[in-house]
Amino acid sequence: MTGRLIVVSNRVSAPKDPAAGSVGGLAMALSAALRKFDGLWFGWSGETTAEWKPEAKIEDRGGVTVALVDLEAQDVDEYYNGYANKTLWPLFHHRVDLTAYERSYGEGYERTNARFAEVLAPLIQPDDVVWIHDYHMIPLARDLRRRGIRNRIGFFLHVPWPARQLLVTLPHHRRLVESMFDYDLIGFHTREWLDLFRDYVASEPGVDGRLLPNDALEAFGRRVQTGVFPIGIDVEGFEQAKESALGARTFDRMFASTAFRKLIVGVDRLDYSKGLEQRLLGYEQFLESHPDMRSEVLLLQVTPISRDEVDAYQDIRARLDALAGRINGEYAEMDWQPIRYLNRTYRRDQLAGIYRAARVGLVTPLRDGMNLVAKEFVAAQDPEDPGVLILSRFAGAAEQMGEALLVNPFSREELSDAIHRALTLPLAERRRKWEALMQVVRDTDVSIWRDEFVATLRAVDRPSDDDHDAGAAHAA
Ligand code: GDG
Repeated sequence: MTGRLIVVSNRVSAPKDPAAGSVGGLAMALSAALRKFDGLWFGWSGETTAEWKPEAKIEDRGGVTVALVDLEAQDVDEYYNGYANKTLWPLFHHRVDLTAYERSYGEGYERTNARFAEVLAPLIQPDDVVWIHDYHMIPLARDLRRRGIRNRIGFFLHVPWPARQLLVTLPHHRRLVESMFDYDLIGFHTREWLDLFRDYVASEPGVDGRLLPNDALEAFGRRVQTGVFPIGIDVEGFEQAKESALGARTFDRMFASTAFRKLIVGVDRLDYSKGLEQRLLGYEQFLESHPDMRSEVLLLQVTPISRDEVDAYQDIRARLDALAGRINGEYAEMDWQPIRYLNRTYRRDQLAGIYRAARVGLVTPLRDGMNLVAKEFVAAQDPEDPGVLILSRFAGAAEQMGEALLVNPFSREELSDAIHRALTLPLAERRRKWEALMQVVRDTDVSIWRDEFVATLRAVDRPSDDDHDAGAAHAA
C-alpha cells in the first residue's frame, strides 16, 4: 500500500468546484493526486488572527482534504510580504536593486516556517510522503526534522535559482542552503537552475560540497538528490476550455473586434520579472520601424494586478499605466489604438479563446522559472492556422521550446524584429513550428511532471536512519 501524499504550499489552491472553468492546471493536477492518494493539502489560509494558535482548520474542498492555518499580521508582514516577496522573489529573479535585506524579514520567515512545522508535524503519518512547494517554505523540512519527522520530504522550486554571485548578497545564504539538505529530493524546472544550485554547493567557501553521480549532492554532512522536472499545463483541460461555449464565444468576440487586424497577445501577472515595460517599448519600436504595418496590428495585454501591498509592484504599475498611455496617445488614429491594456482577470476558458484569436503570443519575461503562458498559448492555437510564439530566452520554458522565436527581452530592436518576423512567417513554417512546440507541451503535461516528481521522491535512495540522526543533530 502506497502512503498518502501531503502537499504543502503557502496558499492552498484546491478548488471548491473542480469543474469550474477558472481552475489553474497546477491546482487541478495536485488536487487529482491528493484525491487518488487520499492525501492532504496544507498551507496558510490567507487569513490573519490576533494571536497565534498552533492548529489547523480541516476542510473538504471538492474531495480534497485541506488543512489551513491563520497567521498573525506580523507573520504576514515579515514572512509573506517581507522575506518571500521583498527578499527572495526579487533576488531569485536577479533584481538585487529591489531586494530588501531587513533582518526582521528573515526572522519572520524562520518563525513562520517553524510555526507551520509545529502544526503540520502532528498531521503526518509514518508512511506519508511530503511535497513542499516554493520559496516561501525552503526551511520547512529542517523544522519538521527538528520535530522528529523522518518521512520522505521533497521540495520543488517554482522560480529560478539565482547565480551564486547574487545569492551571496543574502545574509545567511549558507543557512538557507544548508536547510535544503534536510530534503530527500529537490526539483527545479530546468537544467540551468539546477546547475546554478550545484555551482553554489560545489564552489561556495565553507559549504564543502561534493557533486555526486546522477545529480546527487553532498554537503553539511548530508546528501540530497536533485533533479530537473519541467512543469507544464493540463493539456486536456486546456483543450476543453478552448472548445467550451465561453471559449468559443470569446474567440468570436475577439475575432470580430480585431477584424482585418492581427492580434498580438500578452498575459502576465503585473510583476517586474515579466518584462512588461521592455515589451511595450519593443512594440513601440516595431510601430516606429514599420509605419506601413501600424494599423494592421493590435496588442492586447492582459495584466491582473498582483502583490499590490508591495511598493515595487505599485511602482511598476504606475510606470506601465504611463507607458501604455503615452504609446496610445502618440500612435493612435481615430479608428485604431495600438494597445489594449487591461488590469483584470479572465476565466481560463476566456483566456483560451483570446489566445486562439491571436496571431502572435508575446511571452518576454526578464527571468522566469518556467512560464506557463507560453505553453497555454501554444495549446490554444488552431492547428490549421496557428499563431507564432515569441519567447524570452530567459524563461525556463526556452530550454524546451527552442522552436519559438527566442528573443532577448532587454533589446527593443530584437523584440521589434521578432514581432515583424512572427507577423510575416509563412503558413507552412508556422505549422511546422507549432507542431514541434505542441509536442513539447504534450510531453510536459502537468500530470507527467507531478507523477515523475512523486515517483522519484518515493524511490530516492536514503541514508540509513543512523546517518539521518547525525544529520538532524547537525541541523539543530
Ligand atoms: C510561477 C513562476 C512558473 C494569468 N492571468 C490570468 C490567469 N493567469 C494564469 C496564466 C498562467 C498563470 O496565471 C501564470 O503562470 P506563469 O507560469 O506564467 O507565472 P507565475 O504566476 O509567475 O508562476 C513561473 C509557475 O510558477 C509554475 O511553476 O511557470 O515561472 O513564476 O496559468 O494563465 N488565469 C486566469 N485569468 C487571468 O486573467 N484564469
